[in-house]
Amino acid sequence: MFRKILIANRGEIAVRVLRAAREMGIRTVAIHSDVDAQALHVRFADEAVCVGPAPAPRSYLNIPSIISAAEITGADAVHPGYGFLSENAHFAELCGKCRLAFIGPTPTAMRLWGDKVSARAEAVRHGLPLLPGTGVLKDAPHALREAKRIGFPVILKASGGGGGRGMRIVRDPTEVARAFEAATAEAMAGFANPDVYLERYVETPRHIEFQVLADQHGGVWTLGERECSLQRRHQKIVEEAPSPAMTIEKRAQMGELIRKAISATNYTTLGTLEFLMDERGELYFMEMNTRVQVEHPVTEMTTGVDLVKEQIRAAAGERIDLPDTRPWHFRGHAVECRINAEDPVTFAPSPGSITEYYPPGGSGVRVDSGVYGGWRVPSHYDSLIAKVIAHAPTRSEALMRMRRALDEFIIGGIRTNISLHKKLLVDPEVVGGTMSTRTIERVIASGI
Ligand code: MV4
Repeated sequence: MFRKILIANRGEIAVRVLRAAREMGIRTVAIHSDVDAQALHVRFADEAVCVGPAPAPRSYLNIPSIISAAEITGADAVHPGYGFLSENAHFAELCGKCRLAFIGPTPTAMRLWGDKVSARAEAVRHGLPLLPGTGVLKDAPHALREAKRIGFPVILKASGGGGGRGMRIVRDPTEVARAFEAATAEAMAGFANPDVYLERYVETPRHIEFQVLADQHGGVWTLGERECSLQRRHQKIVEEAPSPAMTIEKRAQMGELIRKAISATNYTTLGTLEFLMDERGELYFMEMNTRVQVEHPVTEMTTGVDLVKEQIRAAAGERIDLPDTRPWHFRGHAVECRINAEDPVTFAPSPGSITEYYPPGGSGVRVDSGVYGGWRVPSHYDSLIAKVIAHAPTRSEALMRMRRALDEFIIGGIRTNISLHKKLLVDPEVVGGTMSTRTIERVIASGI
């Protein structure tokens, strides 16, 4: 097992990884920027190294500085968290060259799944369902031929994109050529990769994702799904497990399909397969995320598996040993609300000093947070300051518990989106479990 892990991240996920490492008897190194010198993750770590000034490219994305911090402190592994360098294959490769274990996929697996066209090819090769679509499009006439074959509407996506970046809906044959040129230029500018592809467009989808965990000894586990349809501008706001749109039979069937597919690849870490569910309830593979995700706690609460500890064990080459993880062993329902430091009306970030901070607690409530009262939330990073996770035997009890927890949460000095959460938690579509990716805009438009 590792002796010392450097956590190449900040905020709540850095704290989350620190906690796992400490419970495993592993020493911890935090990195931080100038403005994060007093951050919670710094205070919780055994050692801390300042890696640069506030702007992320000069600190949390500063590869030479981070690798130097690992060498100076004698760390033997690096945990990237999510965002920042977590899906940077070049960084993972450099860690390897510097004899630092990267807690995540191999650079090869990261490149394969990071490119959406190669991920689609890999998925279909191993039997996962895909929407009708294409590989890389050669030119505008090629795009038009394929769009006519698939049928309108279609969606153009950048192969180097992901998480909703670089997409364009095309409803009419006359729009294809222009959309193709624009998408290609945008993809080149945004991802240094001009490749785009087509898919049939689903108007009112749900976003449902499956958690997988694999070790270096051929073991692969699927740990059920998360419902992530409540998103605004591709930022998830509320997530839950299980999805109210799934049945236990479908969960077992999809779990087995995914387990077999991942077993057939050389995947050896934690991962999430993102699916889109269409209006008929059919699931289609979209993309794979090769990192720990923000919403991982809802899966932890319903499966009893500590995903970060298992991710660390897998990276250390240990054999993962879980009890029976077939879906009938999952327990209860978990909901997560992302608390952002932002204006509840304009959604503009609301950084500043936290004058008062009283997080909820009590039975079935977990708070993963990276802040404390008296600390100043910097303006340079994303606005997620805490996650509230409510776990209960049934979905309606979990929702009730979440309402109770949010009523207890006191955060003074900055604005937060707690009021939006309270509104979502009584919306008929949310309460009834019939939400789609369109729900949140409607709730916002109806006034907060
Ligand atoms: C789609 C789609 C409709 N049809 N693909 C956005 C994130 C990216 N991973 C996939 N996304 C979408 N892909 C087809 N063929 C609609 C979306 C989409 C979406 C998906 C999940 C959650 C929220 C979303 C909001 C807008 C669009």
